[in-house]
Amino acid sequence: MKKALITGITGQDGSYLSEWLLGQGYEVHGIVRRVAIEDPDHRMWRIRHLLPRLQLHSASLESYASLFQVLARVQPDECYHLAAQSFVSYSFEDEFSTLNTNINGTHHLLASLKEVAPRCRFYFAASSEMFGKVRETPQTEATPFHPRSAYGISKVAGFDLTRNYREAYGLKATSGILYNHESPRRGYEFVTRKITSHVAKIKFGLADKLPLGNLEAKRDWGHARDYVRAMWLMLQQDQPDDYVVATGQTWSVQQFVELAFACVDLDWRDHVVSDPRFFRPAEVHLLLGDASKARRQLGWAPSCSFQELVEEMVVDDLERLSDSPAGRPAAAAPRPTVSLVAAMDAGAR
Ligand code: G4F
Repeated sequence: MKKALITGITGQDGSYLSEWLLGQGYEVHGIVRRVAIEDPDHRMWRIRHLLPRLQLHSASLESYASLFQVLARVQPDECYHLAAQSFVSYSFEDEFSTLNTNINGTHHLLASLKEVAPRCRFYFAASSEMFGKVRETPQTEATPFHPRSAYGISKVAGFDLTRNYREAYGLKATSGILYNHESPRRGYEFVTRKITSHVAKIKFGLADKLPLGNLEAKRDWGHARDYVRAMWLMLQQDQPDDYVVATGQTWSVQQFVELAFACVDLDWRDHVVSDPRFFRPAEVHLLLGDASKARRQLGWAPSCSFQELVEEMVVDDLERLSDSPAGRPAAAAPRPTVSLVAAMDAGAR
């Protein structure tokens, strides 16, 4: 049975990837922070239905020693590095922690793999934010990077580290340059989930206004479930490489808003207000991905349309709210004690 290790397993992508890998017969391990173990109801809601089938390890991206120990113990066949400070807007507020966590975390993992599991296949979650002030549209694997945020810079560094461990040390290290991917499991701070959760609240009479920043910003939005499948396909290739994963279509924030409000027969103009707090000091330009290489070499294609994505998110938020007024899962998550491997405390936070 193949073993996979996922960093960021409690996040949107980690939860879908766990489901996919379990379905493929993998033994799935995840790295989680100690705070997640201490507060599973709040931090593990995306994977609570999977907890009895997962093996979780406490470690910190900031601690080389803790990652080293987990890798040495698990000896995974595949490692998916998804954990990061991934909210672009926050990276303007705290550049230092974004750069530290994201760059060092990737470096610590790669350096540990080289020592204790050099045959493990490695996936790095790179991002379309690396293209930033884009040099060409659509973007491909050959498009030069010009990041516009500390987050984007940290992803370029992670991408370069991954490539260098591949070239210098022969690691089977691959980067997926993923465009925005959303789902009902998206964090509330990201614009899509902010919109759909507000639409549900407004429909239920629990809110009236939706404050937003730049409505003209455009993104290439896909469904996270499709994108984790691409991650897995990348690691099934004999040769490590880099791939763009995108739908090849862009939509504006306003178009997302219009569709989301239309799902509940409301007029967005009655509710959306412009709020300067949600504009960014620097915006990326038109992000539009050309995923021809992934289609050709991996046989990957997105299965969910933009309209289906918006509708799925709105419907899920409506259901969530009708179950629980706070919009959070009502039932407590089972404690992840059964399969939890003892905390590796060497510096883990
Ligand atoms: O949903 P967002 O915060 O996602 P963003 O910045 O595109 O980043 C996401 O996708 C990247 C891949 O390209 C990932 F690497 C990254 O980790 C993350 O998953 O913002 C989308 C757009 C932006 O242009 C933003 O300015 O929506 C605009 N926006 C307008 N009003 C807003 C808001 N964004 C947020 N979060 N909140 C607003 O009120």
